[in-house]
Amino acid sequence: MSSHQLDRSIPIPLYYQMKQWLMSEIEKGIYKPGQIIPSERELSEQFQISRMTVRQALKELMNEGHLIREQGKGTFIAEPKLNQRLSQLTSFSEDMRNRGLEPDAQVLETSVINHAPAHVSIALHLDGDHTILKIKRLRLANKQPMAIETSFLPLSLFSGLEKKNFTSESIYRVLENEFALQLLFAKQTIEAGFPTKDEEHLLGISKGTSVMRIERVTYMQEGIPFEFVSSVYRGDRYKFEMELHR
Ligand code: 16G
Repeated sequence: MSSHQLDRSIPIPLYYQMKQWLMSEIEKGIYKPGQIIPSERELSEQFQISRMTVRQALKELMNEGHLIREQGKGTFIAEPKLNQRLSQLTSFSEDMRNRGLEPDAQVLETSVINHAPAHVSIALHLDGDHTILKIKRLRLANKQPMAIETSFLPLSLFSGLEKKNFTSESIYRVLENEFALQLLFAKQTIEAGFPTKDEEHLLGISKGTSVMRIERVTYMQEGIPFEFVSSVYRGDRYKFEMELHR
């Protein structure tokens, strides 16, 4: 730990200065992922500030995903967030493998439904009655929960898809290899939000951690929409990168 003094003569709150100091220690690599940081008591002595002030700085760093607290063990530096570029149409499995992580899924629900919710039918350009496959999965990377994805796929396009097991199979891979699907493009929206109790539990995140809600409609050859997916991504493990041109 490098020595550092907080500046009491400037109008920047002490907790915020301490937070900035810890962030810069992480960025400089002085603290590495998995490493334990000093206790609240040690930090309050080092900086001559109250434990309440230390707690506020650590709480914000935890909510932002830079620190992880393990009950009875201490507070540790978190793994850096996964930076996902939004310019390419990729699957979860591809994204994880490209990072050297093993993708996996826990199937939470597979059902064949005759009446899709209105927003799904509209997104998939379906009128009248259509049989839709709904698959809800908890997506994991190296066994760690990352996102919850609920996909809707019309069975009129992919007859028999309901018999597949998507625990270790990639949906995109099966559609490309077994249904000659060509992925064309996708339209996606991203919103910040708070998790429900269920989502908090499934994702293994602590109260107050934000999530990103993503909706994607993906199109195949001839511009036909073939999937509507609604996902909840961990805000503490993900950041999205876009390239903007002018
Ligand atoms: C991605 C897609 C999702 C797609 C899934 C297929 C986002 C926000 N979502 O997670 O729409 O269904 O990949 O993954 O990127 P799979 O081929 O590994 O099953």
